[in-house]
Amino acid sequence: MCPALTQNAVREGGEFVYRFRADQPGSYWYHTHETPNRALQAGLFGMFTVDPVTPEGFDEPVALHTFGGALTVALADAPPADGLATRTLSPGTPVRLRVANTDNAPHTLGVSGVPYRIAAVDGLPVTGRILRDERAQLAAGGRYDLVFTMPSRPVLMSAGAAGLLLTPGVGAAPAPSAGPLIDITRYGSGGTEAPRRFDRSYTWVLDRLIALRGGVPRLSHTVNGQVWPRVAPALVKQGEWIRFTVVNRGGEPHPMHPHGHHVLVLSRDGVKAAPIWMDSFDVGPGEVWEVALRAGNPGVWLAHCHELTHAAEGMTLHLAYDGVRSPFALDGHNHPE
Ligand SMILES: [Cu+2]
Repeated sequence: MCPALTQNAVREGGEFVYRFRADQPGSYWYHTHETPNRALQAGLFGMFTVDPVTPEGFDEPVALHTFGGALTVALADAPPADGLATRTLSPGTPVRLRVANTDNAPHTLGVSGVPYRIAAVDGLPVTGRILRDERAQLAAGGRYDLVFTMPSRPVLMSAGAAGLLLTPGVGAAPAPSAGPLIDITRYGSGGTEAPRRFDRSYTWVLDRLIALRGGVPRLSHTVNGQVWPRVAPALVKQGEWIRFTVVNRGGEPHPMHPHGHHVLVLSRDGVKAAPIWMDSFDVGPGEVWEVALRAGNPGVWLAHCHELTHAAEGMTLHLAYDGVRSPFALDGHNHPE
């Protein structure tokens, strides 16, 4: 969709070496950004964990991904399983399931058979209460770390018809959780106070409008009435706090995802958030979210909807740090899906 913003596409037979300092412990994933909808759906993605916290236990990345119309559960050591993946664990084992939604639509996660906590959201720790049969919606692109201690009976982590069954080897599998949904923005604290003042404020109005794409007027997913690359970039300066007000005037959720940054969620529809850090936040139809971004990672960064057909239809812009230019030609070429 947008190569040549932060790197060129890796050509057929070519290679590109990524070097980064793994100084941010947590659950992450990576995927192609070249015709990402098609290529990612076909499986060009992976997960990685920086510093597992329960290496002596069952500390496992779990990718939720739809292949051929069926939601699958993929663990690190096994190909994706249709329906139910199963592992045997001894009672008392510390468990941390690092669940990533690698699809375009949100998934609703539940855990039955044991009380659990969401210990991290999008890689960063969160301090929240114990959940008993409650469920949480995970945005496209988002990650939740689900933690509990393995009991002496089976536990089921479920997402729709797919799931991961952890069993001590005896007992019947519990039914998938059908409990109430929590609001992740009010679940727990990310450990940072909301700033009192902001250096800049931007508003992104997300809509479905006719816009020119490739010179042709087409129904598009727009930001402030425009499509990539004509959406005005958000200009920021190192050290600033920036407030973004994100308004969804469309009929579908928009999981907004800034690259290179987490944002501190301040409010959802006027209701104060915990607040919590996220890097993929699902702005539902008609909703208004206020988020704060701390400009501490200079660069030229894409920010887009993680429903990748929306991103390809224009719902993409970039964050530009003052004085930083992309070394690549920003041609705005939009590779059609
Ligand atoms: Cu969208």
